[in-house]
Amino acid sequence: MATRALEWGRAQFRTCSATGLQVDLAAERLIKANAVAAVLFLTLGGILALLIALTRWQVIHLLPADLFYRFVTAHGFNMLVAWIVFFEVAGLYLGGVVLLNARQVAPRLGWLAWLLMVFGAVLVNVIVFLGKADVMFTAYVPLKADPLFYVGYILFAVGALIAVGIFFASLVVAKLEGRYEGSVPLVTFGLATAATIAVYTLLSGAITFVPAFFWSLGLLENYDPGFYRNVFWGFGHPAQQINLAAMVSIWYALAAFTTGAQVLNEKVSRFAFILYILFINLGAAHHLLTDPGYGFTWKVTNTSYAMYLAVLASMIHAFTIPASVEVSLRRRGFTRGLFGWLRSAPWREPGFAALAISMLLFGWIGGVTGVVIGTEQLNMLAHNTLRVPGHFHATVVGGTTLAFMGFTYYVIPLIFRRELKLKRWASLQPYVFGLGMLLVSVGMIAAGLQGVARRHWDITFANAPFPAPIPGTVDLALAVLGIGALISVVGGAMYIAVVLASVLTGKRVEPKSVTLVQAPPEVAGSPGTENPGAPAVGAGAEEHPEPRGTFVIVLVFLMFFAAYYLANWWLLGRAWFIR
Ligand code: HEM
Ligand SMILES: [Cu+2]
Repeated sequence: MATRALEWGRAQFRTCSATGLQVDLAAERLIKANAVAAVLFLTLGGILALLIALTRWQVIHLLPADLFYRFVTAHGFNMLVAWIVFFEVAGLYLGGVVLLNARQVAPRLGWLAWLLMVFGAVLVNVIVFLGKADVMFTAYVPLKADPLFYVGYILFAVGALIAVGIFFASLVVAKLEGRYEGSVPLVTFGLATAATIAVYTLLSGAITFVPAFFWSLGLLENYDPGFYRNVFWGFGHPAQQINLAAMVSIWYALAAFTTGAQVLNEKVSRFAFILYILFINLGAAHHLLTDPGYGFTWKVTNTSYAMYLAVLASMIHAFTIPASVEVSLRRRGFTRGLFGWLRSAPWREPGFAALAISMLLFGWIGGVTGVVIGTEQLNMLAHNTLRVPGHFHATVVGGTTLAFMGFTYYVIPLIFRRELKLKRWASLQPYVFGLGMLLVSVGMIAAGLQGVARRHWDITFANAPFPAPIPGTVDLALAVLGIGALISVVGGAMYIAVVLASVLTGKRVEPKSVTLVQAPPEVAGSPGTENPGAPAVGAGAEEHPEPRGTFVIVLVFLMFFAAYYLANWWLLGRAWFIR
């Protein structure tokens, strides 16, 4: 007992006036530092996005070849590694410490982790911009980068691993010290699955990059490209599943914040998270579908069957979240027709708009195209075409990045304790960014469907020994990509403007409610609405509502999915003309 009192003496808490949570100030500072780093790397990645997209837009073709490859490399790293992982670390401290009323177990170690990550990320950038690592995001052997490039990666990964360790330690200590009752909240549970996947992801990263480091120093003579690709994707693919689990956790949080939604069935949602841990790493093989050296059976086994259990998990979340929103709104009286609840949803609340658009882009575009190109036979049509970045910009940008952006607007009042500035911009931002990303993804997919190569400066292959003709309609697809890029960059800039204006010039306030511009719709018949922004209550709240509207949306989704899937088999049948 005495020791516990001592330890508690060191941690300093404040009570959050909106949520009643006990917030450890050490955790709060670490969350801020990681979030700020995330946004700065996003800014850099966004500037590069504009430049490479204007090169991809064939009529503009902005950059020379060397800069194009350099900037694609830097864009991929700053976005998919730096922005996303810094944000996730902030999320881990939020979910593992703040949400549990717990204390940050090792603040100094947390700062060490942050420093390692910052130093590592800056080092990678310096080496890339010096032109010493034009190796693209995947850094496939035998493309060789300067040894310091791998050092940067390794330092970043060590930092991230330490942060994950602190997260687990916080969970355990919080339990031992009785800081929360029963099991952890669903959001924390989802983040814990993300952190579990992170452990083997980062270990796989070590197996990939440590030998690459020695190979680039000349100490290791041969580094087998096939081996590299296998272990690289043991890192690169689960890394996306960390993003997925973190994004879904944030979806649950946003649904709860903005509509008061309660999860329909906690057990089912938790089970779905566990499916991710068990099955999603198998999917890594979908990156190797055209590789020689693996048999057909190995490829098909790894990319189907058990793998689809992970897809099932995503479908469970994708049903549960809108269904719980629907049930919550029907209970509040929005019962008209199948979709009355959806019309009355808080569309001006940035967290709700971000949630809805993120789910739409992630599921309908990212998910559908991902399952298709992850199918062994269909992959032959799509491999290394722009369809691949078209798919993953819908998932990691339209889905994850947008969800993280929406969530940031709540971190600002709750953790930074600043009033959100430029609220109208915040309300509009998810729509602008989402529309832009929709066009970027669809433009890429449409160009890829017509055979345009990804990460290639000259898509016409002008000097290639074999002609590689692409149809003239490609220009239209690439223009859609380019226009989408301009719009999404505006959306990204709006986000950064809101964040910087709020953090730097926002009034210091104690938050009073969790929502920002529009309160969640009031419960029918509740006296005296305190939230003037709340939409009017519909007539006749349902006591035990059924998510009928969501059910219809899901059926339409499945038909869309089937149509796209079958269309691709049809295209496959037309791919080679045998005369
Ligand atoms: C304003 C938003 C964005 C635009 C317009 C954009 C545009 C592009 C373009 C044009 C490419 C090159 C495609 C090719 O020719 O192969 C690319 C690559 C890539 N982008 Fe983005 N992007 C954006 C945001 C993001 C974000 C937020 C992420 C991650 C979270 C991301 C991750 C990647 C990755 C991993 C690559 C592949 C790099 C490589 O092939 O080595 N992008 N992006
Ligand atoms: Cu993958």
